[in-house]
Amino acid sequence: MAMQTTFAMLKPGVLQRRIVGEVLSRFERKGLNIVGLKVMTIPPVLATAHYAEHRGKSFYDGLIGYITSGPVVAMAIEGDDAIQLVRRMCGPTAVCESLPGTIRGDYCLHTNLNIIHSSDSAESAARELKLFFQPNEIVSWEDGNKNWY
Ligand code: FUP
Repeated sequence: MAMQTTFAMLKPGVLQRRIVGEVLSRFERKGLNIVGLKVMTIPPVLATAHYAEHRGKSFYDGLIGYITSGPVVAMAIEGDDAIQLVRRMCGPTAVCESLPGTIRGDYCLHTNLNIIHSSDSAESAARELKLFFQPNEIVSWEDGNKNWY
């Protein structure tokens, strides 16, 4: 196991649905550390940088429109194997493949309006954390409970 920090983001609509706390508490209960957290509106230039790999795809314009349509909650989450673990907690991209118990499985009906993003690799995590957070906005902290395991 390796200690990692991953990037995750609650997409527009989550604030209005009043489920920010519910989703955040899943990561906390899992034992992961929230080390960065902010509400922000994504400027178009950041949206296009974040989703550059999807430029030209059929869903791209809708994706950029959605992601810039309202405030999001950006998160940096730290823990053992956090990148893969958070991905698995979110569930697969296609909502019909996201099982109940995953965040997408429990809260999303449409793939193009799924409510959460998380980094899919160490390279993506490093790139996305840098896009969304200044270094001083990520605050690591010691978990006293770790003395028990
Ligand atoms: P993920 O990493 O699981 O968020 O998946 P992708 O990077 O492949 O897709 C980014 C976003 O594009 C998804 F969250 C939803 C949207 N998308 C679609 O709307 N349709 C698709 O067929 C694939 C992705």
